[in-house]
Amino acid sequence: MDKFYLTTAIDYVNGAPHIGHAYEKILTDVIARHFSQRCDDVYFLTGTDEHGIKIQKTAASKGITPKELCDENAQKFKDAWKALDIDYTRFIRTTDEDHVKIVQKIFRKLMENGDIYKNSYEGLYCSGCESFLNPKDLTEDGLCPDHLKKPEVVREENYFFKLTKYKDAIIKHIKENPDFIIPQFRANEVLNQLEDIQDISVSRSKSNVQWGIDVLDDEEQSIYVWIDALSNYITALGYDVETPSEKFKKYWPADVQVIGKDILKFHSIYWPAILLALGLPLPKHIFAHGWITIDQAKMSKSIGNVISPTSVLESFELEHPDAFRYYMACAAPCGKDGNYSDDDFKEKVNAHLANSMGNLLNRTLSMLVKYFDGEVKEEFFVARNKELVTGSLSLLKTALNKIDLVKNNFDNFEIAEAGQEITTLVDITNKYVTDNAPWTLAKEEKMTECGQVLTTVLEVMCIISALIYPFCPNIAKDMARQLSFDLSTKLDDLTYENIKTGHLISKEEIKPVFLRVDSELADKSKK
Ligand code: ME8
Repeated sequence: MDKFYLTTAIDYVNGAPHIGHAYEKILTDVIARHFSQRCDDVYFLTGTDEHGIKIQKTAASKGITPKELCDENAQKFKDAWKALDIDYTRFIRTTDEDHVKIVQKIFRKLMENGDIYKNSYEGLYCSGCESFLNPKDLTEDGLCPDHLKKPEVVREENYFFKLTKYKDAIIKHIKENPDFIIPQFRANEVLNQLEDIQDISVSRSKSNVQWGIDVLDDEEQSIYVWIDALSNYITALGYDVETPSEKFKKYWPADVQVIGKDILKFHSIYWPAILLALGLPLPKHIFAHGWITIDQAKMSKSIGNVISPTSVLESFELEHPDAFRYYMACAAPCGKDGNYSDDDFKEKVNAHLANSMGNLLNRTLSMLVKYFDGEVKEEFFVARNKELVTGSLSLLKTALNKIDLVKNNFDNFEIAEAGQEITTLVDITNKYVTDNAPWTLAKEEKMTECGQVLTTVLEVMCIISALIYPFCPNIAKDMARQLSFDLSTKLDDLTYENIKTGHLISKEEIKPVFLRVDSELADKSKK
């Protein structure tokens, strides 16, 4: 694997980020960090989607310009991602000059090739979706099913993209590449939608929408948001219709594009059609995650249950975002919906990160100090010597085997499932300690056996720190520091022996890697 290019959806900036936006960025950051442990060159793109009628209306209602609204809110997204340790390579804004220029050229090229034509049109437009809706998809009351708002009747002369021309090619691609759409159960939905697709409007009249990218050669029209927004995945790399940049040649096609299930149609039908029209290869995978509910309810401004990701960090007084990252990344099996609740958050992170994983490292290092003055002796290593304690070698084998299982999960974008494999490894290791009771071995003066148990656990802890790193980078670094383990080791270079012989740690250097979160804090902040 010589490069790994991954993208998120770009968020609308008509409000501040919420926990659903955070879910997607965390999932993608976890994937990016995992692949950085397998490949030296990972490019992670995220950003904000800033044009369209929705932004225009929100800005007008606040008495500010659309650009002022975008600047203010784009900054909130950047701040939130910083607080969550989202380590992106580029944050693209669709108002960025380089993006705007290339989108105009893309539009012109599609016109020149005959893929875009002008037509008058009457349709039902939902500004929540920034999309025309098919009347058959409305609710019984004539509302948009996602936004529960009545769409506007729009009569305009617009440019249209010949989506129908690419229908057969897209159907063929989906059928021939069963892992193009992940999870695979969503592919059938897309194939059904493809059955009755029509050409799509790709511009809006400037008399209605002023906040958009101008169509070159036609001052009456601005480019409709989806063609603008979707193009970000290539404009960010410096795609240019004439001479693609070196960066573009290196990173495109994307290895995975992470999006929410609500915008799968745009990514698995519209986007491939645009790419085919431009003569470009399609992304390897489109990964559609599910949605996050709050206490099992859909998040909505009218219910008043919208949670900002940073408010969770603040209400639990978390010193870093790892617990929140871990919880969110593990919130749902691949592609399924997940839920956030304060109680469940507290229970899971206390159980998994503090009690099981953190405590295991802390206890083991404390025993190493107590019985051996913090020293790991040559004769403790089971892989170099005889197995003195039954189960030591098999535990190490299980740990190394977990690396393959976790890699396999990530190859299928099963992030929560990978988290589950790590939790299981921690549980198996805890059981090994309980079964072999190193404190009893010490009492019986079986010191080499006792040392073997502790050293074997510390070896496994190195592997656990590497596996948990994408989810919990701060905790992993803290674990690795106490183990004198080099966390930049690639997953394939991990062995049975990651711990060095000799003095490892002194009493003063041992520190719990994760302190239990306190429920009272969140209750207090709610009140
Ligand atoms: O759709 N749970 O922007 P957006 C999980 N600008 N994910 C959620 C969510 C929730 N409750 N709410 C939103 C747009 N998302 C377009 C994308 S891409 C070229 C243009 C996810 O701000 C949603 O599924 O409405 C989407 O992937 C992302 O957040 C941005 O949503």
